[in-house]
Amino acid sequence: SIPWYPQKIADIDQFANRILSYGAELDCDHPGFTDEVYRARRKQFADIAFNFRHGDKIPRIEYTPQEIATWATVWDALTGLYPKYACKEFNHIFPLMQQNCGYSRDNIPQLQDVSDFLKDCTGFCLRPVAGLLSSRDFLAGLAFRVFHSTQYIRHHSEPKYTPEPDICHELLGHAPLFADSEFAQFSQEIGLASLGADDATIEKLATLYWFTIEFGICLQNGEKKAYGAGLLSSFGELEYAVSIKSSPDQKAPEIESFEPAVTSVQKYPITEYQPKYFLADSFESAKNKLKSWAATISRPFHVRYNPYTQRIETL
Ligand code: H2B
Ligand code: FE
Repeated sequence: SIPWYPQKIADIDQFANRILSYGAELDCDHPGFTDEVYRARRKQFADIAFNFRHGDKIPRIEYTPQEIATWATVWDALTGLYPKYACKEFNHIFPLMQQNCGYSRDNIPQLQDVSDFLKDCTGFCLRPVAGLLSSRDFLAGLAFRVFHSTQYIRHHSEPKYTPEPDICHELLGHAPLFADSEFAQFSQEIGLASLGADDATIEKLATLYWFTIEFGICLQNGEKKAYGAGLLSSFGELEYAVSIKSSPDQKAPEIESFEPAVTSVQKYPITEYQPKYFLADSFESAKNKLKSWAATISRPFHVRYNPYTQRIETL
């Protein structure tokens, strides 16, 4: 039998309470575990996400001075690296977000403003989420050009570390490239391939997501540049992934060409720097490779997205 999948965009409302980890609860090794104030704050964000329904405006948050200071620390660490290490599409869009949706060192942008900006560029939108979703649910969102985004910020005690996605990772790492049309299409293709797929295929697609949207690098004018959000939101790994080895004792990662059939079965660690990255020639080439590979997956039906009705048409 075919696993359930959303047929229309409002069906995504059914994911809201299917959180795998960290909603309002924190693990004992989380930097905020013993901080009652932080935990209460996280509960507020979890409630917003649980109560959100498709079509609602995302509630605006008044971030505290302490939260804004954490954002500013992350901002300072990363924005100096983007000109040198981020891909050209990211560097084109980032200033537009400063002009249009509240990005600045001293302001944490509102998810609704970022969502409106993305909608205008590519039709992508953001949806608040309380914690990690299953790969199946998370990828299904992409089929509708919906990106699930956390709204809370990491704990102030460790501004350069977070064991889970937070608003710095979402807004600095992920959001800008959803304004790029080729990247948006690439992301939606992964999502469409996931609908009704068997568990083994979901795992492959989650791996492809990992090595592209999360840790992807691409070649631009003969230089490696980052486009993955895990790199664009980590000042240490960003430099490690794309810079040329600067000293003999600095370990250099392995680089392989992005090939869905190979990349989709690559194992990876999640708590340390990646030992291997996959290099794409361009978003367009990655998208075409992905589409050809996805066409080889056997599914007893075809899906097509109708943007006018925001429904999946099953053929
Ligand atoms: N859930 C949430 N809330 N954010 C993510 O970035 C995320 C997720 N990533 N679930 C998914 C899993 C990703 O690691 C792949 C698709 O499994
Ligand atoms: Fe991410």
